[in-house]
Amino acid sequence: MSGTARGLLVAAALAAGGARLAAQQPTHDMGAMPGMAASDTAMSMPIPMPAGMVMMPGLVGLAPDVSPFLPGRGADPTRLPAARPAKLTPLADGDTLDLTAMLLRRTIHGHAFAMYGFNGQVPGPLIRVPQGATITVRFRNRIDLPSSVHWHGVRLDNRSDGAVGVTQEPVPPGGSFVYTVRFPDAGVYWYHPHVREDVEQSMGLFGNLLVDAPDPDYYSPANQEQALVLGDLLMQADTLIPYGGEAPDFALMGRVGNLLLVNGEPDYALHAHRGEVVRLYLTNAASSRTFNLSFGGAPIKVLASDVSRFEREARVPSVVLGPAERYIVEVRFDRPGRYALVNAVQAINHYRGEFQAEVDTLGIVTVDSAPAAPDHGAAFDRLRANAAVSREVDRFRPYFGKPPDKRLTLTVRTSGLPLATVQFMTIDTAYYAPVEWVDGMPDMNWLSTSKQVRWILRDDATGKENGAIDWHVKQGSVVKLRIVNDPRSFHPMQHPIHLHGQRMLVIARDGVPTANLVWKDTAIIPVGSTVDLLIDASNPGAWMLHCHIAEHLGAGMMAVLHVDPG
Ligand SMILES: [Cu+2]
Repeated sequence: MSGTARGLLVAAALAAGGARLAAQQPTHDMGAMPGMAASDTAMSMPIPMPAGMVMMPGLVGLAPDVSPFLPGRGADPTRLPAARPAKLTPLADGDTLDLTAMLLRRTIHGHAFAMYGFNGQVPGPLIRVPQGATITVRFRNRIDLPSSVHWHGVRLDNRSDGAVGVTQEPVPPGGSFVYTVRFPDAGVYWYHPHVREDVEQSMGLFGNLLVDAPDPDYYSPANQEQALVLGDLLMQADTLIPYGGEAPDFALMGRVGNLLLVNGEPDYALHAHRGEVVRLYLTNAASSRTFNLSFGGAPIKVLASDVSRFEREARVPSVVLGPAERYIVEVRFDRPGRYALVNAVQAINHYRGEFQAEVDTLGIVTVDSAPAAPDHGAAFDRLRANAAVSREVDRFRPYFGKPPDKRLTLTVRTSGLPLATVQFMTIDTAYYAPVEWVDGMPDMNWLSTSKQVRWILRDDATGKENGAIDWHVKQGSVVKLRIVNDPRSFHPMQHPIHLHGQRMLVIARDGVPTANLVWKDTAIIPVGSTVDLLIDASNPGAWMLHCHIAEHLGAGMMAVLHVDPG
C-alpha cells in the first residue's frame, strides 16, 4: 500500500473513531482507563510532537502509568561536578582501573541538568588496551539507582559480563563490584550498565574500549583517530522528558530523542588538514535510534565492525548503525572547507501515512588549507583485502548451508493500552517500514510502558518466550540461528539483536548470502526480514541474547544461551 493510500485510511478511521473515543474517555476520569495515572502529575508534561503533528484526541490528558524519574531526584545541578570529556586512558596487561558511576552536571545549550557519568566524564574514560590484555576494573556505584557494567562485545569470563539477573545481582547505590576483563579481539567495544539502560545509558553511562592489534598495519593508515559515541536526548524546550520510575515508558518504539549527540554534546567539532584521512571509531549508544551517517560528501571507507575487520574494505555512501553496533571507518577530507556530519533518514508520519526525508546535523568538520603530512591519499584509495579474516571465516563456511539449529520469531503483545492507541495501531500496521528511523507516533509511544507492552523472542521449536527459553549448546559448536521479524504484529519494528560473550556472522538476509563478512555481536533484524546468524559458541557460560533497544529489553525481549563447557 502506498503511504498516501494508507494515510487516507488512517484519516478516515480517526474521523470515524477519534471523536467517539474522546467522548467515551473524559480525560480527567481516570477510573475509565485502568492503569493510567492522573494527568495532573509532572508526568503529564506534554511531549514534543514533530512539526505539523498534534496529539491524538483520544490521548490528550493521559499520562504513562509510572511516576516521573530524573537523576538526582531534584538535586541542584549547579552543586554537582561538571562533566568533562572522555579522557584517553591507556592500560597495560595486569593494570587496575577504578570506575565510578556518579551524578554529574551536564550543560546542554546553556541549561544545566543532573545526569550521570563515569569518573566525572561523558563518555566515560576511553580505555585503550593491547589485544590479549587482561585488566581489573573496580566499579563503584555512586548513583541513585542499582547498576552494573557490561563490557559489550568483549568475549570475557562469564562472571564479569555484568548481566544483571544472569551473571550477577545489581550493584546497589553505594555498592561495588570487581570485574576482570580480558580482550581477545581487536576493535572498538563499549561499556554500559545492564540495569534500566533506558535511564542510565541515556543519561550518560557509556564509554568506549579500543583494543589495539599488535600489527601496526592492522588498519590502513590515517592521520588522526577519533572515537565518536552517538546518542540522543528527548527534550521539550529547556527540560528533559522524565523517565518512568517503576518501569520504562516509550515501551512501543523506545525513546527516540529529538536532540542528537556526539560524545554527549549537541555540536560536535573536529579540525583536520586538507587531505587528511581520519579514522573514526563509531558506536551507537542511543536507546532506540538507528543512525545513517555521512560526512558532507567526503568519501568513506569502512574497515571493521563489532568484533573484527571486514573480509574486504569497502567504499560506502553512508554508515548505518543500529543501537549498540560499531563501525570503524576512514574518511578523507580532500578540500578545505566545512563538512557537516549528518544523519540522513526517511522519516515516517504515522498519522498521515507519509514518508519524508529528514536530515539532522550532528557536527562540523572544519578542514584548513595546510596539507596533510604524511599524505595517505594513495593508501586511502586502495581497498585492502583482509586475508586473515577470510581464512578464519573459511573454517565456518561449511556450516553456512546447514538447516537452522534454532529459530526465533520477533513479535509483541500488549494489554491495557489506551483504546485510541489500540484502534490506531490496528490500521497503522497495514503498512510497515523495514526500519523506523524516527518516532512517528510519540504520543502513543510515550503512553506505553513495559507494564502494558511485552516484546517477545519466541522459540519456534518449543513456543517458549523470552526468559523461558533456556538453550544449551556445547562449547565449540557452531550454531545457526534463524530470526524472523513478524511484520504482522501489533507494532512491527526493527530489532538490533545482541548476543553476549560470543561472536557471530550475519551469513544471509532474506536468503541472500552476505558477500563481505565481518564478525558481529549485534545485528539489525528489519521488519518482515529473515536473518541467518552463525554463532561461534566458543566461550562457556550463561549469555544474554536480547534486543538492544533499551525499552524493548525492559519489556522482556531477552533469552539466555548457555554454552556448556566442552
Ligand atoms: Cu527491539
